[in-house]
Amino acid sequence: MKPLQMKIGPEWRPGRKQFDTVDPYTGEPWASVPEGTKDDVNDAVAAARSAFDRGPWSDMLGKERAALMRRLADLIRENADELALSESRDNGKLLREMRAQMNSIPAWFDYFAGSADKIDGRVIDTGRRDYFGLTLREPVGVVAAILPWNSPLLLLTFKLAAALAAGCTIVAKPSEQAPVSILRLAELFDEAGFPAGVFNTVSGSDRRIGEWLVQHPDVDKVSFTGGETTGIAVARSAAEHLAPVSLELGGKSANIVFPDADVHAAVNGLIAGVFAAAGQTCIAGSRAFIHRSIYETVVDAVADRARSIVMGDPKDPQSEMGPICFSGQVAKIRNLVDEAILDGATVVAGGSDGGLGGLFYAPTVIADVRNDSRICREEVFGPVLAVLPFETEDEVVALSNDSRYGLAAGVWTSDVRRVMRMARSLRVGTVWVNGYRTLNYTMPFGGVKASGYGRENGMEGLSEFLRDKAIWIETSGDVRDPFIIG
Ligand code: TXE
Repeated sequence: MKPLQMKIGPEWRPGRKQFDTVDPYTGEPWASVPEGTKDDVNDAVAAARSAFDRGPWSDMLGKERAALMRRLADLIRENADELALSESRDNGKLLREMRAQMNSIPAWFDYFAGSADKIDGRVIDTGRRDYFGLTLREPVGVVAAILPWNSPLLLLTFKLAAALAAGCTIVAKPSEQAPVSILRLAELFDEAGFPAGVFNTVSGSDRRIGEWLVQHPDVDKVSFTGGETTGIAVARSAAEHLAPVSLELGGKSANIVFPDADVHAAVNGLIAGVFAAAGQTCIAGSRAFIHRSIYETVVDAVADRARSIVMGDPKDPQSEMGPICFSGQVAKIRNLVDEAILDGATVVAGGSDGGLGGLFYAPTVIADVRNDSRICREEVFGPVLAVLPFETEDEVVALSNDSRYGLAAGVWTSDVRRVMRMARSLRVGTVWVNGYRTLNYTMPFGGVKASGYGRENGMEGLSEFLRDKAIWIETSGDVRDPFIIG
């Protein structure tokens, strides 16, 4: 294993120590990753600060930043297979899913490159005869990007493409579980010709790396994707130096099937919602609300499909689900399912390792649960679907919204009026109608309530990395009373 290095300013830096990341399928260490220190964090922030304040990056025109971003997009395209393999080996997700993600990432950079030279302020009616007013939209500064393990590069790209277009500099902190692709991305930044300090990486198995980074007074903005508890800690630390934060946290999303839905499509949507990526996604549709009139039919169809899901080597194109990323996560899934069973739930499918052992957990469908039980309230982050019947639209809106979380929801119906009512009533950041688990760079993404705040993607995502400066220009030349506010 060739030891990986961190990128800190112009320097490639090994860790004072290295740690191994483990392939969840083989159980074998496969990459040697630097164990960063507080000094590494300080140096990375200093490099990002210096690149932001001085020198080629801060002097660049939007179109020049865009040209670098497009070059980076091309390099990611060229290296997509290798990056996908790194992610699959780090987190155990299907190689074909990771490959599809890698192939989609360049379009993010191309899209935001297109916005880099269109960051216009406004000319504003100041409400004053003697003042002309305008705004400048300026980059927020040094961004700390803190990432989870489930889709490292895609989730980083949600932040990075917009931050670069805005003119920010970045220190990325990959997850200890899946750091390789993000460390490797730094090499592509070099190859693309980005100035030193624009993109820096600090890795480590010590979770204090993230803490030190967020606490650093020279970090101007924190963009975090991860779990709720960590998100709260991050927001607290950032508040100590008043750095704005965006948080993309977990979810407990409802996938709602009305009796007038195309049942075949809905079943497929329920499967895609919670078993794709073995449920290790923030948008997992982990609570299925199914109208009582079609409840048996839909639950049977979902359970049948769940039982037929092929688990195996993530690199095998026939596999539909790989292992869970690490043992702690398997334990969390197992505990939540076991507790639900003790609570009286019925396991309709799965509920075990499926006979594969290791870090596998079979696609699981659980019935006879209450919406206020832990399995319906906590994010499992695994392939576990809780199914609940409902009778009326008002009832299902109330049940769906009765959650700490508010990331996303799916609605399956052919009634256009109902579509509009549901889209308004659901307290979430994204509503998919007759579809599920679709994202793109143009559409704002983020949650409400315990799913976090701030938006990624689209022009809303770009705004997270900009702030407006108001410019007042006196036009009359008169001298005014200095003791009265103007
Ligand atoms: O995430 P954490 P973990 C959920 C999911 C999962 C749970 C825990 O339910 O079971 O979170 O997963 C860094 N200051 N999601 O432990 O802890 C950490 O090193 C700053 C949902 O993997 O949130 C890592 O890089 N940073 C989610 C990152 O934060 C800190 C995706 C995320 O770690 C820190 C992943 C600190 N004090 C898990 N402590 C989603 N939204 O999709 C840790 N970190």
